[in-house]
Amino acid sequence: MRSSTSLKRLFSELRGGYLVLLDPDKPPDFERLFSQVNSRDEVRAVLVGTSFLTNDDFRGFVKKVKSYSEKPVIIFPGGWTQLAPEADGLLLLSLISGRNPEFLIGEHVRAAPHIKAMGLEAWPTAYILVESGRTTAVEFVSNTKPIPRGKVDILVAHVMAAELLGFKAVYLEAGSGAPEPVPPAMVEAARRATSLPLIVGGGIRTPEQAAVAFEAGADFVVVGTAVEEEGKLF
Ligand code: 1GP
Repeated sequence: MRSSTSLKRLFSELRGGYLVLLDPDKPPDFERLFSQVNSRDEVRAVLVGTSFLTNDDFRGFVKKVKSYSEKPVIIFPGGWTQLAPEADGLLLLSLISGRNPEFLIGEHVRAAPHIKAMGLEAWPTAYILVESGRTTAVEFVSNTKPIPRGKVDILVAHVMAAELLGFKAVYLEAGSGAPEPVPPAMVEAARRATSLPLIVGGGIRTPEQAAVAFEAGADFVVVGTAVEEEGKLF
């Protein structure tokens, strides 16, 4: 059953923990994964989405995840076609590190009538791509440039702009499968710049790497590739 305040609860009351990311093109062993996800308190929600989707039944995938998950299922959309009324909500991402209008407003305009019709709770999220050492799928598909690693002042200005524009969360993204996660100094700088919920993902494969992100100030750490490869979180 959908809770109309899943996202509000996640970002205000719970505020902290892991978000497990599932790619609809790479279905997991549901039984195995969800026996762990459902029993670990520190897993706060399941994200579903990808920057490049080939699965033609996104909704079916979300339904299946919902049927296994006792945690909120939140869409992390790579585009307006990644919507499903069965989800508990979606991160309405604007790729503010980029200058591609499609990912700043175009996809949102296409999605808005569907989001409204589905009654989905949308959480406006400033999505900031940070250079990871190689071209990631999100960088290629969005045709945008990430913020250079270590350019803390540029990152901080983006985070400040996000807050002033009224976004309700900030997501620092190194990109799925990134060789290096977002540097802790950049997470720390973002944390100092805003009190908004701070999500950090991309290239985090071990509990130690997650601990570094949490210590630097991340509220939430997203793990996708490692879950895909191991069939479980760490
Ligand atoms: C990607 O931040 C997420 O959008 C997760 O990245 O697949 O590297 O865990 P990984």
